[in-house]
Amino acid sequence: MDDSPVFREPLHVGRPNVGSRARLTERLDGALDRLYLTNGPLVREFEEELAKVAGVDHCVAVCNATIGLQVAARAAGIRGGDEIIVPAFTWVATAAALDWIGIVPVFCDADERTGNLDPSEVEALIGPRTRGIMGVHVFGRPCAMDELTEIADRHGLPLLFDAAHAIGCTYKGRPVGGFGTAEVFSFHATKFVNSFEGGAIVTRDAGFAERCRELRNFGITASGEIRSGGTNAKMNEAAAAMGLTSLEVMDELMGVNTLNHRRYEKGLEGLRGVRVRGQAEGERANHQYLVIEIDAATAGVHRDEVHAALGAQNVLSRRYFHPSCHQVEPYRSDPARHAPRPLPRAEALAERVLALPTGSAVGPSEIDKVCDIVRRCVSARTPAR
Ligand code: T4K
Repeated sequence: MDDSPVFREPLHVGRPNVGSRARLTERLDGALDRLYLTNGPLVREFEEELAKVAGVDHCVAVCNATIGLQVAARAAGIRGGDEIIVPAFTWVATAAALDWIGIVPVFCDADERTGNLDPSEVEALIGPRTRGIMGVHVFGRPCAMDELTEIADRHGLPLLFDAAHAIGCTYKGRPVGGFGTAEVFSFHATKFVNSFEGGAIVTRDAGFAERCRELRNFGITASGEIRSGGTNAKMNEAAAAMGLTSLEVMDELMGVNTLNHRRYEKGLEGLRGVRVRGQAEGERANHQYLVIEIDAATAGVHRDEVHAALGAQNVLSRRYFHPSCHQVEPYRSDPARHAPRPLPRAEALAERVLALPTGSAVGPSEIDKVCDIVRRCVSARTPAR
């Protein structure tokens, strides 16, 4: 009996999508010829292109989204000791970015359908020390922008979005990037658009953008004085070269990801207790994350067993996001401070989700094989009706 794995080589979640190597090399050559390696024209060009994608006037490119979130929080006037409401169901960077500069993340439960901040829970968490709200468009599905904007405006709070997953997506036909006080994209290698490492703050507010530019560059103003305590959050020219090259294939890649998403939906159709997480109806989605949910009670098998079964066949699925952010250190040691209300929906989601490979590195035959592994694992254990 042949017990070799279905895939000889590991099949990853998060394989980078690289655009034209020739265009990348040309851009890198240009930077080397100019001897401008940072603070150069490629970063400015990348910012202009990103502003168009986000439908805003201002974009400030940064070295990664984690630092971008810190710069945006500071530019919004949020200081050490202040509280900011964040979702519990997110990657640890959302909270860690803020915690690292002394801002206290207060975790909010998830809307089970979208995985995002539940607006009614946000309202209930606002207290005397709350100085901001930060939504996350989890897996590229936009937050309830209208409801959150209304709540933030009524309480006079800045509203920031961690849009690490959501470049190219829309909410009510408008591109993600133009909502709230500002939004922050990530261009980490595994993201829909990548610049090796990188990020960008996008906003419609000229003054806010100006503050971000200063804070990104040690607090130095356009006229050369140091006005505030800043940091070094600058993006370099090589990153911008990759970002521009990646942006050129964004629409093409969206097509690939959309086809992959449909193939997974079809491949797992009718499998009890398993569903492919959907995107917002009628909206444009980048489908960068292909996430299934496994309901152990119905499927008869826990997500972790499916994760292990895939691993045995060389499919390196990821348990994004497990555990829920409030259940990792340092937050879990201080629940009264960080999670003042129970968070059952975020915790339940974290037990069910599993990210599977998608992007340009996988095609229909790989997807069919992955679905087959999931089907076999679940069917072997599904309780009879
Ligand atoms: N907010 C949210 C909601 C986020 O999800 C993130 C990052 C951030 C903020 C912060 O953004 P940045 O500061 O990074 O700009 C990954 C990424 O490191 C992280 O960026 C991402 N979210 C998170 C969801 O996933 P890991 O630890 O799972 O990544 P890693 O390096 O193990 O890669 C995952 C898989 O991708 C591996 O199996 C191999 C494959 N891979 C990875 C890289 C880097 C490749 O094939 N090639 C590569 O170059 O965290």
